[in-house]
Amino acid sequence: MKLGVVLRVLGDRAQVRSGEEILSLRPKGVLRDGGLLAGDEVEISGEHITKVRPRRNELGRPPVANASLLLVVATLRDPAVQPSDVDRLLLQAAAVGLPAVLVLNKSDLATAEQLCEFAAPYRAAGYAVVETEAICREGVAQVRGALPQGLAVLAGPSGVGKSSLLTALTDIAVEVGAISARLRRGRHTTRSATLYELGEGRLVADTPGFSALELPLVQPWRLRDLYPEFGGRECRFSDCVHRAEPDCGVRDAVDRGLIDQGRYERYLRFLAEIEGRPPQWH
Ligand SMILES: Nc1nc2c(ncn2[C@@H]2O[C@H](COP(=O)(O)OP(=O)(O)OP(=O)(O)O)[C@@H](O)[C@H]2O)c(=O)[nH]1
Ligand SMILES: [Mg+2]
Ligand SMILES: [Zn+2]
Repeated sequence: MKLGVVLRVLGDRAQVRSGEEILSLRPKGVLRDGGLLAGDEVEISGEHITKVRPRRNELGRPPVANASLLLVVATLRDPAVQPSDVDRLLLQAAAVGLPAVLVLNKSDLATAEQLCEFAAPYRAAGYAVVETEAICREGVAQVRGALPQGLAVLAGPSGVGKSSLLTALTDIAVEVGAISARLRRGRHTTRSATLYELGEGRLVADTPGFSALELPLVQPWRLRDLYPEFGGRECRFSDCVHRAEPDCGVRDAVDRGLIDQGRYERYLRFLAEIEGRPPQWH
């Protein structure tokens, strides 16, 4: 029996790194129907993947297993960032205990002031924020410096420059797509999550852009635990969800400008969204 790491799943085949080899293998049985993710550690027998090792974590969107870091990529322009998309990705990472870094790419298309203003609430929440210009590799060394051992996953909407960043980080040329001139959005150039090797036990995954994002599967009252800036605030009730309860330390911090108003308002919207899901989805 050999061991390997799934670099990419394509139809009924998976590309797997095993030792010095890259193999094209067939998943067996249940693994064939979506049971296998890029990042999975697998057991190999002959031409077949016979077993998936237990996952340390698993992201839904993008579909990747065993990540060590999530790189949330956003751009102020082309496409214009939706802060709720950024928040949803950060929540997904927090829900599986994964650290996250916010990468503001296309820094050439925004002023330093605009970048600072967008980054401020995230920096205040405790997230590292890196500004990059992938095409001329500005800021890319800083991203590389943030990469841990294991797998870092590039995630974010289509057209923000995930594949461009992958190329800047690894020198591996991957397909990059033009932004639609009319819609100012990407065209979903990258089609499947793929792992690339940086050496020294570090890997980076390029993933397809997405247009709608799920909130993590958590109980409504657990959502608050996924916001680092809510930590350490004193509330009268220990089960306070920081909405309408009296003596709420989080609302107080929002009123005093210590927690970003926008992040808080989106939190309330997400809370209502989770409460509105059928109970088995919590
Ligand atoms: N101005 C500017 N353009 C950039 C930068 N980085 C990438 N681009 C351009 O943005 C467009 C989209 O880049 P991609 O790397 O394909 O974006 P992506 O996030 O991989 O998109 P999908 O694969 O569709 O999810 C391309 O035309 C890139 O040349 C940057 O820092 N500045
Ligand atoms: Mg891409
Ligand atoms: Zn509270």
